[in-house]
Amino acid sequence: MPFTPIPYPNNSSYSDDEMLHRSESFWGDLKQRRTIREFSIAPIPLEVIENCLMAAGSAPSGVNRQPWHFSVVTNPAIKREIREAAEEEEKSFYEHRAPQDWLDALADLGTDEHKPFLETAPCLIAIFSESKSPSENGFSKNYYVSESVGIATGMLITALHHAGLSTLTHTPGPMGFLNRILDRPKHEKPFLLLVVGNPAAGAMVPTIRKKPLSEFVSYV
Ligand code: IYR
Repeated sequence: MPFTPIPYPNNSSYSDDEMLHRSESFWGDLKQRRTIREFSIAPIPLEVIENCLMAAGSAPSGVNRQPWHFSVVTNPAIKREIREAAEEEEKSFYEHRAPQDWLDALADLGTDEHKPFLETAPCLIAIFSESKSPSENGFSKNYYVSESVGIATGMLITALHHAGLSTLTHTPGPMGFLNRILDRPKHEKPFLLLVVGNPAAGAMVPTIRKKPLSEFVSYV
């Protein structure tokens, strides 16, 4: 069934000055975002999370298949199960799976196999990608799945930051335990685990540098 075209509703255009102001102020806000690893236990309103998920769900995707699933975890018993499973994977990662060069790179961040934030943070969002989706006749294949889910995830992180929340993009590998704990079907593959909340009092972040434009942009 072809999509029925409708006139594009958002045809207002900003003046150059307005665009400059809007782009500057958006960047000004977004550059304040930092990944945190120390979360406060304070709960956050589910409605805020849902609005941010709607923002994520508006992402572009291959043939508009929206090949993602977001599992929102606030139940302390399930957070604990996730922490235990993740720490087991991380222990084997840090003890023998990670190559030395990766461990050396991580030493700067000071991370290890302990993941208390998986229990302290009020909300975990497990993001799954769907290489195929259930349809009338079994399954239909999706396209540009990791690009689509990556874009939706970026929009989610941006929306959460804009709402005043902090996140940690966490990828305990492998993440197959998320299907089991969260009861997700096997055609959904864990993409990443987003830890969401507010910083703990006195939370620290490492000094990092973001590249200036000249280091990552070229003009032809
Ligand atoms: N998943 C591990 C290791 C890790 C990997 C990267 I790349 C990081 O930026 C940070 C950590 C962990 O979470 O500790």
